[in-house]
Amino acid sequence: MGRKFCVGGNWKMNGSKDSITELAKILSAGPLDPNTEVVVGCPSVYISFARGLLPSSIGVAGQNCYKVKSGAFTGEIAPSMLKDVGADWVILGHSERRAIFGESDELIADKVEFALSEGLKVIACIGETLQEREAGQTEAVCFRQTKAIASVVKDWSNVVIAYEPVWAIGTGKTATPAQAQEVHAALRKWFAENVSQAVSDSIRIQYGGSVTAANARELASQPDIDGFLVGGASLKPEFVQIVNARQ
Ligand code: G2H
Repeated sequence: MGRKFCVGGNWKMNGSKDSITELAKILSAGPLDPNTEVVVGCPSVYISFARGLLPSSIGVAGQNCYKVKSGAFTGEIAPSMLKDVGADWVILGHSERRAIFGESDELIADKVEFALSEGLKVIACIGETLQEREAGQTEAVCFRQTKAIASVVKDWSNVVIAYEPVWAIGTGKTATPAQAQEVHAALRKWFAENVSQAVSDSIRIQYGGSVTAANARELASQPDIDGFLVGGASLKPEFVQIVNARQ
């Protein structure tokens, strides 16, 4: 269907000039599959530094931004600031933002809308907790979170959805390829029914949650998995193998 495989690294609150220099060397050496789009989510203070070291084929993402242009919002970062220091993407709605920092569906939607209007591309994250999965609410939760995002998006070409079951994040407990495929297929159906068939066909849906070089290939072979958002393993040399999972 022509969806370009897209692998994001989410460095979270990790790294230093030294470790980013090492990682940039590894990513520059690759080789990285030219048919895969690669983006790394970098702590905002290091974006400029990372951008200077990474090959131009690798996009750089912020991991958060605020919903207005500028002003008295101590500690916040505007999309224009991310762009100014070299980011072209931003990760929004990560479950850590939702759970630890109390971000609501509504706030995330406002951020997605504003980031897109400022010219950033967005990786928008969704996913259910273990409690929600066990209560049979996986689809209801994912659809609710997606609906909030969909309510503000007009041009889907600059949006990637990252499905990250919260129980699989940083736990070493990956969703099985079948579990992930089931939710990805349900999301694609949701897009067909609630947005359009064209968006359903073209929207890229990444899987995230303890992706490693060991499980990436099988996950990547699922028809509705269009890439990954990778946390822990994106800080290691194995990220190269994850990027190349479709080769
Ligand atoms: C999920 C993922 C990256 P990890 O948060 O967004 O992290 O791969 O460490 O589970």
